[in-house]
Parts: sequence; structure tokens; C-alpha cells
Amino acid sequence: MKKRYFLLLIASLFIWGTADSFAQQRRASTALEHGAHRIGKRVDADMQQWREHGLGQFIHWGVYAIPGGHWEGKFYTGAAEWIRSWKEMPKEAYDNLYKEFNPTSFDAKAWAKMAKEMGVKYLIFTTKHHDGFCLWPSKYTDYTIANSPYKKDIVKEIVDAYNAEGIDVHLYFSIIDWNHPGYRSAAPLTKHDKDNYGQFLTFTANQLKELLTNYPTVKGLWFDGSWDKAWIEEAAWVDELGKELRAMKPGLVIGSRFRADENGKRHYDTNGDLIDDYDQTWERDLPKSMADLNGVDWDCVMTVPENQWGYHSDWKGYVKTSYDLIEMMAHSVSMDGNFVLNFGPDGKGNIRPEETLLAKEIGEWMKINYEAIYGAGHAGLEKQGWGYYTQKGNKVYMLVFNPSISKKLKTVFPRGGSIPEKAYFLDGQKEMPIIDGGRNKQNERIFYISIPEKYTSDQPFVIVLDLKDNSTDKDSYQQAKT
Ligand code: FHN
Repeated sequence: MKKRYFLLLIASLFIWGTADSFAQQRRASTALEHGAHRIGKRVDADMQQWREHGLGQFIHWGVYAIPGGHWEGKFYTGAAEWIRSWKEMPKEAYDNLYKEFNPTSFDAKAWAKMAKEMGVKYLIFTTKHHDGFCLWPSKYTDYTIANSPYKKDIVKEIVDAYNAEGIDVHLYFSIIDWNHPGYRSAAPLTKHDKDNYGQFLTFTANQLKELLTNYPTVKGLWFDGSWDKAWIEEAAWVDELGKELRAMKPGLVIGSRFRADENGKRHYDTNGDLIDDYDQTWERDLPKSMADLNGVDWDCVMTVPENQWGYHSDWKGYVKTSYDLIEMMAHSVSMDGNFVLNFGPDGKGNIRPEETLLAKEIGEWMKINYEAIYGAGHAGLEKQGWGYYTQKGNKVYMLVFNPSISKKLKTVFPRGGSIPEKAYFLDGQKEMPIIDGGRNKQNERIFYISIPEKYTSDQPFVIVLDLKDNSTDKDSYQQAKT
């Protein structure tokens, strides 16, 4: 009897463990006022829409696009948008660059059209980077587009053009602001510093409220530069500001880079719980397994060269191909994340030819295979060497990057779940045989998807598996005595 109860307990622990293994759970229980305000994923329609995007575009644009990584013949090896912090760059010269900012080639509608053709579902646009220059006519500073020769409200042009193409817009906003006299990176020491920093905080709050008021269709705020000690120490104030912003715009999506908890913990609070709506730590990096993800929503933001976000006229080192980027997108979606690719237009408003080509190539792939990306997510199947699985309803998508020489792609399905009953190319629907490969030692079902011998492709391709229920499967593998 005792033994039966023990076995039942073990079985229920196992079931509970698998069902919940990717759901965020509270790990510790220190009482926090400014930690996570929710455990587990947001379940509302706005967040669901964000989650289903799959592919996003990031645009870094500002006056740093004018020097484009050079100053007086000298080459800046850092990220182009950081050039103001370079010892060779005179601060005054940089702070006057806006007087030359006149992007006569800028065409918001053409950018939005390109993004649409690429298959992008949302845009993250830099309203203000660390230099403090505002691409909208903020009434709280003179350092804005209104005082440049261009004069027009670029943020408005972008929001209108992208929305007209059915693309959601999220606004990037840097907390670091090198132009504001009250800005500090370290905690304010003297009373004077504190007063100045207080003015900076009010300015920041005003600008954020101004953005949400001026551009009411935006879906989220993508914060950056929030790692300063001075900002972290204002955890209670920042938390309050977050609540005000959310009250202004119900459904607003905010990632984990906005605020810290009262102990200075960022992204994940003292209890290990995600702060705000999704994990923003995956910058130029991808998780290796679902276990790295703590059961939360996340996005991956990626550059085309190694680490250049704003326009740098000379890209050094390896420049990613559309193949690399499509693979990163597949990787992200297969683990329930959004993949966001960065573009850095030049000082005149041209998107560089390399980026235009990548957008075109990704778009061509998306036109055929979008079904495996939009609204798709983790399939719960063990990754195989040929590529990535995604799943939507009772269809599993195999995104194939490395077809095996044998042309037989191995798949492993857990016992008692669904199994594939039909396999076909997403492009053209041509069916292919499913070979039953029996069971492995864990009693999982193995199937080989047999690609036609003559099939070749110089592109990653997608195979769809229609699933059928197999929960009544009682057969088991004859355990070998080893
Ligand atoms: O310092 C910035 C950098 O310039 C760029 O904007 C990236 C984009 O995620 N964020 C910061 C570095 O994490």
C-alpha cells in the first residue's frame, strides 16, 4: 500500500514538473514593494499580439548617422551611436551636429513598405538615444528635430507610415541622456546634484508622457540605458512612473530594462521573478535551451555586423547573411521569442544597400514560410540537427537548415501525445512519406520524414507535419537488458 502511494506521489510530481517546467514560478518569497507585479506571462490580447509577431525591425537613427563612425579622418571602432563618448570626438562638435541634420532622402512610407515586404510585424524606433537628441519635437528640450534644418516630426512620420502598413510601433527611449544638465550616471551625492537629478527625473517622466500622448497608437516602450546607479536607486519612483504610463495606455508592453527592484536587482527581482512584461536581456544573443528562459516572454535584438546599431559607414568583421538571420529568427520562434533585426539608416535617410538586400531576401523567404513564424511557438519536441521545430495548433513545422545526406529527417515524439500523420512541403504542399522508426528506450516514437531523393534547395525550407492524437498508445518498447 505504502509503496503504491509513494509511486503515485512520484508520478504526480513528474506530471506537475513536465507540465509546468517552462512556466515561471515564484522562486523565493522576500517581501518586495517594487519587484515583479505579476508571476507568469501576461494573458491579455495586447500581449498576445506582441507574442505572435515573430519578426520585428529595430531602427537606430539619430545625428550619430552623420559622422557614421568617423571624425576628421579618424576611424571609431566602437558602436557608431556611441561616437560622442569617444575621446577623439569633441563634445561641442557632436552637440552641434543637429544643425546639419537634414535627411532629405528620408521617406517613411518607403521604409514602412520595405518592412512590410520583409514580413516585419512590429517596429522598435529610437525616439532618443543616449546623446539625448529627440526625433520628435519635444516641448521639454530644445535639442530636437524641430530645431534641425529638417524640422518635421520624424516619430510621427514613422508611426503613421508603419501603422498604415499594418505594422505595430514600439518606441525606444534611452534613460541615459548626455544632453540634459541634470543627468547623472552615479548616484547623486550633494544636495545640488540631487536637485538636478530630480529635474532630470521630471523631464524624463514628462517626455514619456508626451510620447504616449502624441502617438496614441504605439503599443509599447522599449527602454535602454537603465543600468546607471542613479536610476537604479530611484526604484520606487520609477515603479510609480511605470504605473502611470500603464494607466495612460492600457495594454502597453514594457520589457525588463525599465526598472530595478528596491535591492537594485534588474530584469529579475530579488526573488528571481521577471520584472515587467518580457525579458530584454537577449541582446545579440540567443538562448541555448528552454531552461535558459525561466518560462517568460522574451525578444532577441540583433545587429547585422558584430555590434553596430547606428549607421557606421565601414562594417568590420563578419556581416550576417539572410540565411544566418532567418536561422536566428527560426531559433527565436522555436523558443517562443520574437526576433528583432536592426537597421541603421545613414545621415541622409538612406537605408544602406546591404540592409535593403537582406530585407528583400528575408521577405522572399517569409512570403513562402510565414505560417511557420507568425503565431507559432515552441513545439515541445527535442531539437534535431536538421534545424528547428515550431508549432501552431495541430501542425508542427520543421524549419530545415541542414538536411541530412540520407534525406531522412529524424523526429522524436513523446509517448502518448500526438504523432505525425501527414508530411508535406509548406511551399507547394507536395507530400512525402513518414517512415515509422519504432521506439527508443524512453518509449518515445521515432519517425523519419523522407525528403524526395531529387529535392535540393539553396534556401532553408519548411516541412509541415499534420498531427493526429495518439493518447491511447499502450505499446511499449521491449527493454533490452544492458
Ligand atoms: O548602448 C546601447 C546600444 O547603443 C544599443 O542601443 C543597444 C540596443 O539594444 N542597447 C544599448 C546596449 O545594450
